[in-house]
Amino acid sequence: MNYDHFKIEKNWQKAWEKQEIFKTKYPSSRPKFYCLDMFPYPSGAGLHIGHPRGYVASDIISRWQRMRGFNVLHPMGWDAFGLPAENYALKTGIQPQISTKENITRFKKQIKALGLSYDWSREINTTDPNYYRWTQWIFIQLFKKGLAYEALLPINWCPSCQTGLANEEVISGECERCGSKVGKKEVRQWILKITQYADRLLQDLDFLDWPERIKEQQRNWIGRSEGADIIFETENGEKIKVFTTRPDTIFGATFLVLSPEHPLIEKIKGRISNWSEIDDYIKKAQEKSEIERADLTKEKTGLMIRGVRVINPANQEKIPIWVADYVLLSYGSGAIMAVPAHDQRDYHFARKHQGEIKEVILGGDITKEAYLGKGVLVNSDFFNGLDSNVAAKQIVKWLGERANFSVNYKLRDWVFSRQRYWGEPIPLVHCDQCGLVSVPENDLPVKLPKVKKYQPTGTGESPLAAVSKWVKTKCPQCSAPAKRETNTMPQWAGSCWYYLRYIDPNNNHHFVGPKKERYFMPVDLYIGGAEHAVLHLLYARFWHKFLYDLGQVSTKEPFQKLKNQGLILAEGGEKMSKSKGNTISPDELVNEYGADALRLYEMFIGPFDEAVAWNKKGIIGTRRFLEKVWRLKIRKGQGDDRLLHQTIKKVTEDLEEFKFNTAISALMILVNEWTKKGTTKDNLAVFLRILYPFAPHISEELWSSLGNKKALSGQTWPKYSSDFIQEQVITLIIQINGKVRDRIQVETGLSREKVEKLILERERIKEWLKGKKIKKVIFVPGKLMNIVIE
Ligand code: ANZ
Ligand code: ZN
Repeated sequence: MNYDHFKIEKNWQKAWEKQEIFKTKYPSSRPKFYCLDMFPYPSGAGLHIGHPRGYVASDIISRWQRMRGFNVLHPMGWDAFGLPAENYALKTGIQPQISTKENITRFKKQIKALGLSYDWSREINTTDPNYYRWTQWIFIQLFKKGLAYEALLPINWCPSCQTGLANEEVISGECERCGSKVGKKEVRQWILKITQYADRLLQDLDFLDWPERIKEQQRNWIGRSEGADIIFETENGEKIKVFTTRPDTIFGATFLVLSPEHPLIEKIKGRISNWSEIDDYIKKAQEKSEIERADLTKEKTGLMIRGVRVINPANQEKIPIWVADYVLLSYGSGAIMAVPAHDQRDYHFARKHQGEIKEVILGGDITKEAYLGKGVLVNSDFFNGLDSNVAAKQIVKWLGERANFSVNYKLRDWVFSRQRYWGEPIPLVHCDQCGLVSVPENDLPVKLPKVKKYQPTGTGESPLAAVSKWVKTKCPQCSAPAKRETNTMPQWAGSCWYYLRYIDPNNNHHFVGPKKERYFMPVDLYIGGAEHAVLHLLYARFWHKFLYDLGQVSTKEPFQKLKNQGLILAEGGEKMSKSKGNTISPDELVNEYGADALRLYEMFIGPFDEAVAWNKKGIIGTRRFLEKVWRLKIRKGQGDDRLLHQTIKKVTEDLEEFKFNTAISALMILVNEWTKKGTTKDNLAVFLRILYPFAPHISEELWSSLGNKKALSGQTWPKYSSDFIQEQVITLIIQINGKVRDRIQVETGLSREKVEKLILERERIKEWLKGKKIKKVIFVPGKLMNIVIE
């Protein structure tokens, strides 16, 4: 019989669905395992082969954990609000509600064709009013706790998307969505106080089993800096507060720098003798983005404010004030004490503008560059000779009322409102009498009305503002005529808590039932792309901590373990993108080679977290492997198979470490061996159990053809017998300069590096090598290692 993947895969997918094999049980006496994928945005382009890399991995782990006795929760859903659907509506007039539904249908079909073991009864969709009812509910809790506030501030504004953006959505000055240069605009908006959680968001990272680079990105984004606020005074007594991380360098502060927006400038304007110049400079600075201004590689511009000077509180010296746009108003106090000798930006600035460079910390050569390190103080009066850390503390204390220890964060509050249509309406009402009133929880959801025009108004109001029938409402408190809030939430809102809804998707009284929440949380394994490091992954942690404080969830963190899949690149090595026309859809591959072959290839292609280029030949290879499995000859007899046991061990260990590629290559080695000599029925049955998580359809089919009545999906993970694992041991001769000096017993097949390490650790050998230099090491596997010394 031929390996007819098409028939086999369809049949098993139907059978699994009919038997509800992947439905998560609740209650259950088994321990749970919550395996979560980052849910996709159902774009019009459909699934591309990058998606399944994560989905197949999480499916392998889910199937494997079920076999190991866990009650696995493995759900899928749709992150379906967002700009593309709305932009599509703008172009075609087709409602986002309709196009989104179509896209979901397509995505779901594609995902199902891969044989992924989701519990579809828990499917969620962030645009479903029954879902966003609870997104709105959480927003109301934030509002009631004072963590959501309204403000009129200049925010990041994308001129092409015509909406405000959060800092996290601005990537090197450009809109994360469309790549347009982001500007500033003053808009009324809703802001979430994520900064109130900065410390906990930082500290709790330590307890997470996440890739170190993602944790580091979050740490840097939160950007906690310890230092001091120090007050300087002008000759006329106006106070200027600066934030510094290096109070120990205060004697080297040879000028002060104000950010162009600093309010003091306006106050002292009358005394500034070069005001028109300064005024000009300030206006120009307004046109630059913060990112441009903070860019270390760019020239530092600035101007001296003439006519006003300040007094350095440490040594009473009168020093000049500058205005420069590399100082940002949004950080610290918007003013700095410049210490050119020990700060890189100040150094360049002083060099360029003939500022004084005064060394106060020993350790570098300030004629060449700033010395940024710590060290012993000089030129610092009675603090001379002290070490930086000690001096910093003493100086702050010595300055008395003029200084305070303080902490600053780079993290800014989260600009949460969007001036667009396709998002959750913010559930608030503006009443002339009562002010801002939240919609009563029983009246949720505030449904998104259908509109005729999706065109953003560009005035800072969403298209909803034009739907007057919807906007006009009654105040929930005093019943007077009132207006609805017309801003919508950003796409991140729905993904801040979706993992909780999967636990209890149909609960009409609560966003998640507390008992179920306690059983299923936290997410044990979360798989997705690394691009979410400081967006989704930070926002979701914030909401989760907030819900924890409300007593609504039982864990401090949502995602215990995180794994990032690497990108799949086009065959040439460049990024796949719709605009380049080099994307590959899984559909044809599934048709031609089968879902199992595609699954195997996506995992075999390279280490899971590394970017790899697609290669058509690869899938032909995994297809051939499956054909070999299909044709394996069964010979009579019984008896254990050493290589089989070794393979079970290898695959088990590799799965624990996310090494799917090497696990598959172990399976291939075994099948090659069996292709030559055949195998017994019992051994084949064991093999199918370890092949199953990777290639479930063919495994089920062969399993049933062996006469098994119950599906392979319900079987347990095989154990290996250690009798077959004990490696054989051999004796190696150790020579030094060709003379036998020692012998050592090692496992066969041990690598050169390992053997060398074992040998160099031996006391006898250490004795021989004492004081000698090793020139080279000759290794004859299975026989000897010869160390050549001088
Ligand atoms: C004097 C000094 C001397 C500084 C020295 C550094 C080294 P992080 O680590 O990023 O927190 N700074 C303070 N506010 C600023 C602002 N609004 N815009 C630009 N720069 C600002 O860095 C804190 C340091 O960045 C502060 O410490 C200050 O320069 C500068 F040898 O003060 B420092
Ligand atoms: Zn944009």
